[in-house]
Amino acid sequence: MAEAKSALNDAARLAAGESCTVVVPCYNEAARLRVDVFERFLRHEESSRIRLLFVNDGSRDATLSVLEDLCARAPGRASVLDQQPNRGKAEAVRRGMLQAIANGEAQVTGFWDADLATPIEQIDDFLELLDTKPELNMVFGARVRLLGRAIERQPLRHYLGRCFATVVSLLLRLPVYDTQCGAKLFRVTPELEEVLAKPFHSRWIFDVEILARFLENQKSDTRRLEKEIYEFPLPVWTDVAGSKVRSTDFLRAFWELAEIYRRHLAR
Ligand SMILES: Nc1nc2c(ncn2[C@@H]2O[C@H](COP(=O)(O)OP(=O)(O)O)[C@@H](O)[C@H]2O)c(=O)[nH]1
Ligand SMILES: [Mg+2]
Repeated sequence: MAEAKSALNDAARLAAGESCTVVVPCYNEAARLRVDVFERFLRHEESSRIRLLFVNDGSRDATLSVLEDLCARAPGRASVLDQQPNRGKAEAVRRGMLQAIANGEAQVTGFWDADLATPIEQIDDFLELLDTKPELNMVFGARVRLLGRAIERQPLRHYLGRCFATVVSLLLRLPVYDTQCGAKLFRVTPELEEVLAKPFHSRWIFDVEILARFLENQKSDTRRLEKEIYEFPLPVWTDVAGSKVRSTDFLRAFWELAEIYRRHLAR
């Protein structure tokens, strides 16, 4: 009886699509946050299975009150986790995703940069892929600069980013195109919980650390991991002004990459 009921629940859930909690890490975003865009998205009926969990990462401006106001206007659809003091994007995302999993309501979680460089409506497209392709466990935004798409990246960051991504794909032996896009969804699985269990060592390239942890758990079976990931070529991506990433962070990223390799992949 219980089994039949749970099968019915599963069927109903599949028909409605997976529900999803997306973490939005926010550090000193009071001036940059496009509250009107978030509000419009949260009021939209089509995205009603999506909830947003804003993580205030020890901001020193009015981010927390801006977020609380926004969430009060979208009850049941958005909430705030206040993390004090500032611990960096990696930890904000990790804690947010763990909370989303612990709440037990979402079958999918992930993260989305607060500046909406990737338009928020894309969450629907990512989710649709997870709905229709059960073999997938992850959908990542990919900034592929092709004619007919609006991928607006500063030239220096574009070329540095391409070099970095190439080195990453060689090290991981995984033909991933863009590890650093701040728009990623993950199906909630025991493996994901294991990957998120401990704080990341890297501050900026935790996305690579996530892949390395999955690979380590799967005994470096890159073929298996490859089948679980879909890189979604974004139609639009905008380099939003106000990034807090400095050029020294780029050097630091290579050092962090060497450390990830040593910890998870070297053998
Ligand atoms: N820079 C920075 N961003 C953080 C931190 N914690 C959370 N974030 C969030 O991480 C996301 C990416 O930040 P951003 O400065 O736009 O970086 P970029 O897009 O990679 O240049 C935004 O949603 C930030 O609010 C932090 O400690 N520092
Ligand atoms: Mg940004």
